[in-house]
Amino acid sequence: MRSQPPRLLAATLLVALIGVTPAAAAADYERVLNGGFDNGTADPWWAGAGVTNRVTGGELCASVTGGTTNPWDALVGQNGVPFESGQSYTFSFDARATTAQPVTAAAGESVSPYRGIASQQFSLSTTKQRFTFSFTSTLDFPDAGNGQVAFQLGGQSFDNTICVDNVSLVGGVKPPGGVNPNPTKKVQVDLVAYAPGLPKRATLVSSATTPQTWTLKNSAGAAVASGQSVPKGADATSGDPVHLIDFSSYDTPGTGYTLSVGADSSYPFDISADAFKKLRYDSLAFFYHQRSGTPIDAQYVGTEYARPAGHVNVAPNQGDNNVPCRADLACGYTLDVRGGWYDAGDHGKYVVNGGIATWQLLNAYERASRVGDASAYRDGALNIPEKANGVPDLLDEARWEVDFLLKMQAPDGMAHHKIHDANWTALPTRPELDDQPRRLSATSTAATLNLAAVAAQASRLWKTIDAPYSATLLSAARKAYTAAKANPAKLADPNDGTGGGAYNDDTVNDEFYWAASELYATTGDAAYRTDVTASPHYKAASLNRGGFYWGGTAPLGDITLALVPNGLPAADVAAIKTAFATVADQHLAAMSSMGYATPYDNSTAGYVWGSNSTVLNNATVLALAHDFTGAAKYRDGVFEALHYLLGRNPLSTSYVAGYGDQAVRNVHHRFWAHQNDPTLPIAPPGSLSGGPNSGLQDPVVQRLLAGCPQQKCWVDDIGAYSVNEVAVNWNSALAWVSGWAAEKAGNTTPVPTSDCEVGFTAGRWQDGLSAQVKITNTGKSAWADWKLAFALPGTQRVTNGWSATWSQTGRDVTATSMSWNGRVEPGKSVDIGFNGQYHDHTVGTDHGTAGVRNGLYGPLVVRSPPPWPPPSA
Ligand code: 9MR
Ligand code: 9MR
Repeated sequence: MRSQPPRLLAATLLVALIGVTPAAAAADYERVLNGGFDNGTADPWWAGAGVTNRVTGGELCASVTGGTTNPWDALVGQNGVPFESGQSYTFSFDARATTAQPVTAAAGESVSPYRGIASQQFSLSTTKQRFTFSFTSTLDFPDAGNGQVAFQLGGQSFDNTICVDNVSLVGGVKPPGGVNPNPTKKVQVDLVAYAPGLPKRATLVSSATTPQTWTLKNSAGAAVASGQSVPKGADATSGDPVHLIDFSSYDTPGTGYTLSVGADSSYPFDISADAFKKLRYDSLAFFYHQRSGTPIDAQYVGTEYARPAGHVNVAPNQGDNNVPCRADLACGYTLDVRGGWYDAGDHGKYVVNGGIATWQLLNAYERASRVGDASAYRDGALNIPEKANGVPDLLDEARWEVDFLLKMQAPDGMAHHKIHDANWTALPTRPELDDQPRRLSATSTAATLNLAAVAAQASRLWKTIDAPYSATLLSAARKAYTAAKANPAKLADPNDGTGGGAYNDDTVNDEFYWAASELYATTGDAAYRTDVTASPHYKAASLNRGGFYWGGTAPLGDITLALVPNGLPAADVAAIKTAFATVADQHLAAMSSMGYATPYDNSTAGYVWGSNSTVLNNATVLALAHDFTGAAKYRDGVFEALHYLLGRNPLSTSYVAGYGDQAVRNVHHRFWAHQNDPTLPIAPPGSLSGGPNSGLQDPVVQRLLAGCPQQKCWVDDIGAYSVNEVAVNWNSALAWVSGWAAEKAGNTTPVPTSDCEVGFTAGRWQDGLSAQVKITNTGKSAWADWKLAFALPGTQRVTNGWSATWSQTGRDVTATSMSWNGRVEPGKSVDIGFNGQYHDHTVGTDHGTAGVRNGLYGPLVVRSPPPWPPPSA
């Protein structure tokens, strides 16, 4: 039940027909949602002032306080009901009252000026009766706009209870096919890119029973390869009759390829590693956009996405600096919980979910450090305020949330489950304009263990970077774990879902295993080891094709135990790795018979809320199976998962904003709400939509997509929050997998000529070295600032530098322009330099040009296009 009463359906307009016979033929497009109240809830019916809704015995009973003057002084209604002008409708319902009274059923507009369409008064008695009336709409509210139906229950002196059931409104124009209105193609490809050297597969929608000839064309339209499709018949998950196309044998990098069969052509795509390398950073940029408590600055996101700080106590915000608990808790303190990331399209901040999201970012870094290439995440890799602080940028971004998680710890060591608005706000609502009171929900075992796990993991990673911070993290983690063991079943309230999501989780032994694993990997303490080995989850016992998610976290512990050297028996660590390969094999076996191959098990729950993140988390299992075994088939499975998300799916849609010719735009977000307010932006590049959800849990998809095949239960509509929201734990999965894919995608295609040239001269003496570097603007426009990044070949250290801000992490050195030499006109140069110490004997004297030759310090790596915005005027 929501208690947001739109004013009233005032005017009583014409009623074409009154009757008590059941609704007849007309169209069978049901416009009212949850008219039968069969799932025990009233949602999306709301109650106005003086009215309380309750669902009992499968009917909605409204308790109405007496003493009102007009029928519309007491209301129950439903918004977003579509009407089309000139169409006829039949409104019918069962109703009874504890005391007989008249009630008016009405259709009209839910917002000012509250125009009416039709209404009719009926006399209710204590016996349930069916009432019906029909009318022609005079107003147009297509596609779940501002149409409304309501019951006017007021105008009586006495209190009363009025019960309704089987509420129905049929008629009007049914949307074509009842499925996603996005245009679909017959030839389904990844709309972005296939990696050179890796398999390239597509799906043809065709009921032909014989192989069809496919042709691959380059950007000039010339055929470069052809072959035959393999018919596979009906594919239940998509509802499509499918053929498979395999064009792996063609491997020439390039852009603008299309695949066609007869007259049907695919969207264009590249053969290149570039998109994966770009997505690695765009998927991480999402987190800066979601930061709370700090202005989102145009220099990092562009003017379109810039906004003032949210929830810093500037009116109308109430601020996160002094947040009390919910009134029913009376916890006796307030917390300063500024910062963190907004969870999703809402402005809540949740420890359960912030936890897994942060863990995934930190794990991407930790995995890369141990078995991959962590230099991709170095300082300067992201365009964020901390990009030149000497700390890898992925850690900087994660710290924004780690610090928030620490703030959510209560004095007793437990962590509050979440902090969010007291009531849901409308869409759009910019963060800084959210006027709702902010409240802490109760502490919970699950949140406390999320905090323990992430703080222990983070303590490991900051140990050599910031020792005091690392120590603070470890003591918070230990304290949280101890508190959780003392309160092992403090579960979050499943009904605490007003103004924020519930994130309730009734099983926490997986969180216990995860937290104990992190603490053991960090400390080696015997007590944590005992908890790890005694857990029913030990040795990946619960890893299966369902994977992991915010409420099922045991595999996160397995991943850490498999990656971070620890004192467990080697055979047990090997068993964990084997479990990843075994489950990965199960995914590959299932994928081989899918029309649109994706590591997703729909056998128990269909496609669920956030299914795209499940695909990615399962891709993580495949990726780790590759890391652990080296088998190419697992790597190929990871790319298959990305191809599905980037467009090789039955909706011909890329679920990643900004990637592909038909990419998601209108995500459920209170600031990226362009669909509702054209002055606001669409989703920024690299944000992931939740994805198909056959549970259809929001009004937009319930009206539009009833009966959809599972993989088609998705629509690019801002109101469709159960399929098209974004969330930190979904983008963290994308960041993990795209970072892994970028590492494995091989060589990039030739990139456009750089707009800079870097040359240097250097000399060495016994203990030191000295280099002079010249940076030239070879482009056509002036730079406002610049940044140089390169890697030293060994253990050399920069001891001091001049004419730039210098920093070094490991081998990676960056030099950032000063205020006085940032501006460089075309053709002009700027000279900088540094002195260093070397600790090996490979250093000689040489000259070099950056990026073109191996010089004294190995190639000076100048990335073009760089992952930060190129210098510009
Ligand atoms: O905007 C909310 C979104 O972030 C949540 O994931 C979703 C489910 O909890 O709820 C959304 O809010 C809707 C609420 O549940 C019902 N009233 C309308 C709200 C905005 O569409
Ligand atoms: O991701 C969550 C999903 O697993 C649940 O089924 C769903 C309904 O409870 O909630 C999702 O999380 C939402 C949260 O409750 C509120 N913020 C937005 C989240 C993503 O939709």
